[in-house]
Amino acid sequence: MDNFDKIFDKENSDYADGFKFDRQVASVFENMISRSVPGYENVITMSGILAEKFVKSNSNCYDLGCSLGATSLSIQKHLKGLNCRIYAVDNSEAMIERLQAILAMNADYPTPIIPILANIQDIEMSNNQLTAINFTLQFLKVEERYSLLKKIFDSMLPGGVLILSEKIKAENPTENNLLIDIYHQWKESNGYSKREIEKKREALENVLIPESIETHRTRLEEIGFKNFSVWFRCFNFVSMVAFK
Ligand code: GEK
Repeated sequence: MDNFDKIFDKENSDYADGFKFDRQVASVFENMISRSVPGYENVITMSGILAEKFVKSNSNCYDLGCSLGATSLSIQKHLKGLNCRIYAVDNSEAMIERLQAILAMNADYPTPIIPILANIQDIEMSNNQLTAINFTLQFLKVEERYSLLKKIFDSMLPGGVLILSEKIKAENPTENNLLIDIYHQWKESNGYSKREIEKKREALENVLIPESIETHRTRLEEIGFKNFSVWFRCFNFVSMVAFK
């Protein structure tokens, strides 16, 4: 049974200076993300389906900001005997330690998952057929996002696929407020109190910076990605694909 996320159910937040992916967060992460990201399970499952469709033999897949490796594990299940590798990268030591424990108990699949403790901006990538950045680009400084996406594009094989999942901001403020209101209603229905929702919102204020779908699309097309599509959306959360 997952540890139930009660991190913001306190008078004083441990994250008043900003949200961090520390040991406390890693210990409740599965519960936190499934109660905080609408459609999370769908995005994870479909990342595997996309891998099955687009990954070719002898290539690499990257899961950037892998946390506990949910995306990597989904991709792994769908790749059978292709001689591929999945690199799962995160800069949180607590997450990578838990991922290593999960992998040690994992069923034997032919495609290995290789956990890497690193900043996704610093790693070298090559022979890249698929990169998933599920709910992670949003944590980078806005001005650093282009160069990461360009590095991904440059490392990709022709036909390579990018899966980019993000919390987004609607360009119209009325629509944006509506989506946030519905989203908070959904969080309440998942057992978070109004105070927990508010404290988490404050902790994420300057840490998670959402952009509009148009901003994502324009930047990806400027880099050279083609056939951009929003394949999943629930309230202010989306998953996009684009191809080299
Ligand atoms: C999932 N994709 O389960 N370098 C490496 N890792 C980073 C960086 C960075 N610069 N910035 C943030 N992270 C996962 C969920 S969670 C999303 C992703 C969320 C890592 C951070 O440590 C955390 O584990 C992850 O990105 C974001 O599908 O919790 O909202």
